[in-house]
Amino acid sequence: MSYHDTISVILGDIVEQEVDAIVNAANNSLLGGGGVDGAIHHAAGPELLKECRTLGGCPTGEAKITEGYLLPAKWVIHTVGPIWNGGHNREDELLVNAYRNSLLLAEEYDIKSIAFPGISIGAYGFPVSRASVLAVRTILEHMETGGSLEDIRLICFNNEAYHFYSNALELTVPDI
Ligand code: AR6
Repeated sequence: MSYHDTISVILGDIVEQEVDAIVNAANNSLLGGGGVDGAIHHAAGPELLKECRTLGGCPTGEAKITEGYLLPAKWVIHTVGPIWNGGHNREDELLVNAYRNSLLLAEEYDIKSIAFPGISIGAYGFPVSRASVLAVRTILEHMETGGSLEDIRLICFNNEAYHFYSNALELTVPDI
């Protein structure tokens, strides 16, 4: 089965996405930061940080869920990608885990539509060409093994990211 109707690559701002859940590329503290994390906290309002304080942080590669507060999205799934450190420190595995555990948590909450940012490709320095392939591959694997999400969006904040994630999707889904 092909999932080209389910997965899309979009140039845009994740906080504006009208989906059941958006994914936050957070850090281990889950207490906010810059980049997409800062944008999500800013748009969701201070109640988000209040709930995050109750979660006790999040290990790299795992995921936790909160409400979306002032966001159009009902939920925020907070995950933590790896910091790129040359590629020999389990970076690939940890990035795959971040996508996989976010998808599994979404399924647990019966979420049908979800938007991901480019986890780890900003401040954490993961090469975007490699991260895009791992992201697409992990999402496809999830769908092929029984995932029931209906709308999975990869949100790219600039043209460079858009270029790489669209290429990854085209190459991995030949009949797009
Ligand atoms: N919508 C979509 N994508 C965005 C947005 C947005 N509003 N804002 C930024 N991006 P980064 P990381 C893109 O650094 O590499 C935080 O401080 C951005 O252009 O946000 O996983 C956390 O607290 C880039 O392509 O996340 C951590 O400390 C991508 O999102 C650390 O950064 C990810 O960049 C996590 O670093």
